[in-house]
Amino acid sequence: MGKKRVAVILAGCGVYDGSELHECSATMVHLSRAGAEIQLYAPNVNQMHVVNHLTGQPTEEVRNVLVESSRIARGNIKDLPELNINDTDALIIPGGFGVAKNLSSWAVKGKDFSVEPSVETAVKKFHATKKPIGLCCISPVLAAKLIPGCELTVGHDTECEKWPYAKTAQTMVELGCKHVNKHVTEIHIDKQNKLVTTSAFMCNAAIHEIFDGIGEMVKEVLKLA
Ligand SMILES: *[C@@H]1O[C@H](CO)[C@@H](O)[C@H](O)[C@H]1NC(C)=O
Ligand SMILES: CC(=O)N[C@H]1CO[C@H](CO)[C@@H](O)[C@@H]1O
Repeated sequence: MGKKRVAVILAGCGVYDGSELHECSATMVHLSRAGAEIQLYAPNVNQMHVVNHLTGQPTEEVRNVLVESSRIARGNIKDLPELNINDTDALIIPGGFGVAKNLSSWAVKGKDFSVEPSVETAVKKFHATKKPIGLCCISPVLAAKLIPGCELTVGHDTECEKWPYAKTAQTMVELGCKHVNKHVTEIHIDKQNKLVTTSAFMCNAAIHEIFDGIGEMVKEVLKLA
């Protein structure tokens, strides 16, 4: 068996307006260690807004998702429509508010949200060709929309200090999905849809636990590929 070729879709650079950096890095480290070939992608669209991560306040700047994502990619990234399903074995989308703000309109519209067209096309192609999809943190909302009735986890469904975004799980159920409670170092596998999810920073957890949960997700995605 040759190297597994994995596409990773980014949503910008920074937790509050883009991709969560540590989740991206964890994904890439685990893929690299497992010997996978990584190709990063992002849509060439403007960000919904730019957040000053020191103050948490939006600024007046305009930034582009592909350009910002190229920081994480060390320049090696492609515009998402260039993704060719025929030479890719699996898809992973790390979390961060960019997924809810620019890969989809979840942050603004809640359960009536839509998904950015090139992201929708990509996710649907992997699903249709029975290739595995790994999602973490908030990115399982994309599956909730695009793979009706799927099973997934965003962590726990009851809000507390450890799970500040637990309401997301309830919305998944309203969208017709089966939500499964999992700890941050665990994953949920929807075998039928080849969908692997883990909560990552949906949990108020130590960074090494996020890293380990993503490691489990990557391992399972590669096993299914
Ligand atoms: C992928 O392969 C299918 C089936 O062989 C073919 O119909 C399709 O055109 C290919 N797509 C691309 C982008 O090469
Ligand atoms: C999918 C989605 O809602 N994308 C938005 C990202 O931000 C730009 C700029 O504000 C919007 O035009 C897009 O609709």
